[in-house]
Amino acid sequence: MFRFLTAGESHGPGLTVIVEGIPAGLNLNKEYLSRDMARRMQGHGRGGRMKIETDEPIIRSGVRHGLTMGSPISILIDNRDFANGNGPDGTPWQQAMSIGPSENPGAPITHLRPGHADTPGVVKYLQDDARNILERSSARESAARVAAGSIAKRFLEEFQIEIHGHVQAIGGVHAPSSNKPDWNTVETSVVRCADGETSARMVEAIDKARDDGDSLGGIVEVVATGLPIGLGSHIQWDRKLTTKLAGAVMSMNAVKGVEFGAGFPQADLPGSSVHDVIKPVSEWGSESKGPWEQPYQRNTNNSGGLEGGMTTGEPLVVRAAVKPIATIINGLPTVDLRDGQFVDRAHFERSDITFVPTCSVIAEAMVAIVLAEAMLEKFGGDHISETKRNLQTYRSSYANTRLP
Ligand code: EPS
Repeated sequence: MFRFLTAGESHGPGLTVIVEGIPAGLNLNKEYLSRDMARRMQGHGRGGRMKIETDEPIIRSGVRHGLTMGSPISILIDNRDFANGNGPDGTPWQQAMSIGPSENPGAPITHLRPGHADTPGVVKYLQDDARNILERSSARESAARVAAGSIAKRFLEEFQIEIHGHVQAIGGVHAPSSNKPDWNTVETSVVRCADGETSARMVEAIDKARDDGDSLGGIVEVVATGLPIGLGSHIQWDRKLTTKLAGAVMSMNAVKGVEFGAGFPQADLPGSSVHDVIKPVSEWGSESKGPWEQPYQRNTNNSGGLEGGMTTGEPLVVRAAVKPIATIINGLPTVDLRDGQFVDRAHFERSDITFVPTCSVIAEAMVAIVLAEAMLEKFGGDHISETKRNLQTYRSSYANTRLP
């Protein structure tokens, strides 16, 4: 069973993640995780915080001599801002966020931000300072998720499963649709968009939003290839891979919608134009690896690689709609938590204009986590060689079932 848990506040001492269920014998090191941590920090439209942090993943357990041992892997990510920085009212974070009582706790946050967790959070947790909510609801927590997702990606690589995230739209600027984005271009784009001309227009939109004191949302897409057919199950609602993927992607900050493959537009089309016709073996063409690798192929992939809550063996394609960040320079009208009276501007403290490019990296991590869990559910294994053997046996058994 693969699972993970994160802890930590945005401006507290740091973040912690514990990942359990990775089999023994997997190569894992800090350098591998650091690559994903660095990718999460980039993107045009990020705020000043990313200039302060280094997001260095410190592996504290579960790995010995570069190999996992099957025991829980724990990772610490220090918040450098805690050690050196000050809050918006000048109070050092060490005092504002001290674990023990503080003589200088900093000014409470009482001008509730529409769209943030502030309002339901202060009511539910009976708080008189929205900082006690925003510190945990901040997208800073996603650094811990990306560390967990990076471990999941490392595991999936052993099975030639690849996962990539990219940006399709920011602030209403959409990239032309493409079945095969160039992942190298995505990695070099400051907005993680595969189309150069669209990247430039997205940068302009972000700069304009900054000048206007506003924030922007967008659409991110994750594509996973190399998946065996049959991960997940049609048997029960909560065993469907679709259920788990949608939940994992929706769990990211600011995500308001998830779609797979052809997504919402397919609701307007007749079934004959939507469903992915199954291709006879004779039409597979020379580049296919043969029935052992992939027992069935399709002409199209409108399903986004999922039918009946199971993988089809085609690329998994999932998209998320990300709303604009709720912390806006020109804050919206709101009320003061202390007396419920009107104030013309919600609280503002340093934030990003957009973190849609970052969301594409976090989405990649969340999809990797769900896929690692699904692989382990189907193939199990306490050592990675066992998982590989089980996958191989499965592949040869379905090849034998179909072929005389
Ligand atoms: C983030 C850290 C935060 C923000 C951002 C993500 O740092 P700070 O609040 O100190 O500027 O930059 O947070 C949000 C987008 C959000 O919605 O809270 C990070 O590490 O990614």
